[in-house]
Amino acid sequence: MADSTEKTLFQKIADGEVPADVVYQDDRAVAFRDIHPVAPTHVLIVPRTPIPRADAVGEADEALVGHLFTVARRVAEAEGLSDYRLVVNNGAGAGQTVFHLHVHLLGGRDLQWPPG
Ligand code: IU
Repeated sequence: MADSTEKTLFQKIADGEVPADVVYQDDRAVAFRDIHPVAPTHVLIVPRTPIPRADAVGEADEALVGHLFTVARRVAEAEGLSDYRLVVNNGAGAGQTVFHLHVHLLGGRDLQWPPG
């Protein structure tokens, strides 16, 4: 049975314990392709440190969370995208299924608003 000390899937990916299609990584973040893409480009950007969700981000995490946007821009540029969407689902009711903070980078097709 899971407990609070068990690594999430994304922590295992960040730690190199579970394989993923990694498109970018550095000392603070990892970006990999979503296994069930909903757009031609669908990349998840995660911090290496285990922040469970957006509302758990503290003041000490501000630089790290800002870095996730820098990584998103780098990945978008590498994918040839000028227009794209960044999404963070916070909590199960908002669609969060993996409780390790992640930014979805979606692009490569027209994106509708509101997303539903
Ligand atoms: P969410 O915001 O927590 O719903 O996003 C989780 C994403 O993780 C979702 O888009 C899944 O398709 C994706 N994912 C994955 O890429 N690889 C996996 O093994 C699992 C989920 I489980």
